[in-house]
Amino acid sequence: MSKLQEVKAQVEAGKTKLVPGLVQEALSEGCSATDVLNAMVEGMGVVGEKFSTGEIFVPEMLVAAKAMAKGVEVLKPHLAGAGTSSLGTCVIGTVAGDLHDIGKNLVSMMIESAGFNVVDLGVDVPVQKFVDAIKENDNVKIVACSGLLTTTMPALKETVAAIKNSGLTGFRVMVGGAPVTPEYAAEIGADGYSPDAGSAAIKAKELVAVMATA
Ligand code: B1M
Repeated sequence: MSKLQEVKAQVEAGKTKLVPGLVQEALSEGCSATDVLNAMVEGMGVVGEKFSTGEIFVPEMLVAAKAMAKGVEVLKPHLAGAGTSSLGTCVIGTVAGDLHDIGKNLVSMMIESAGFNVVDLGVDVPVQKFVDAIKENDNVKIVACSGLLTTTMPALKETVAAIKNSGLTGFRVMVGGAPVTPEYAAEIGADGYSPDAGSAAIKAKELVAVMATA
């Protein structure tokens, strides 16, 4: 079994203690940080499939998520460059009712490495908390809302609507997460959508650049 296959298998198995070491070994053997990350994401994909078919249950999903989070800690310095925090502030969170944070954390990490100062509101973030964070933090340029459940897509819609109706200006709102499509993002009035963490950082920079020239 290759090191990447081992990383994937141990994330799937929720081996919290083994995964960080395996991630480090994979990097030391010359695997790129992106390849290691993709192996872990594939592992989580298998976990999701097994959950759908009733082969595993929430506790197994949770330990797999913890194992992946431990692996991401090791990867972080390799994925994220030294952010200069000169592009402004990005307020990020997972919307109300939703506890999934691995994807949001990756988006946060990539946006930070692209040069934003990140204010992470965590998971299950009430609409008003997003609005308050825009008011309370300096130079907010991007508000990034993550949602992983079809049942919390309406919360994404409410969050975008509340932010847009708050009267606050000077920033753009991005949405993303597995069930979100570009069409849905447009329908709920988001300014930007991206399918993954890497493209989220690119989109955030693009939105700020367009704002600067508007
Ligand atoms: Co949950 N869960 N979960 N879960 N979980 C899914 C999402 C699910 C698809 C599994 C399945 O059935 N196959 C399913 C949703 C089905 C649906 O909505 N149609 C599901 C379900 C049903 C549930 C519960 C309802 C289960 C239950 O209790 N019966 C429950 C809900 C709890 C709640 O939130 N209220 C639940 C709970 C959990 C755990 C807590 C156990 C755990 C999360 C722990 C944690 O996050 N700390 C968990 C997990 C681990 C998963 C799966 C297996 C993995 C999610 C993950 O971390 N993926 C997931 C199945 C799957 O994804 N295949 C599943 C890896 C991560 C890197 O990818 O989060 O997609 P992802 O992020 C990507 C992109 O989406 C994107 O970039 C990221 C990185 O590239 N992205 C953005 C994310 N946010 C973005 C924002 C952006 C741009 C891009 O701009 C702002």
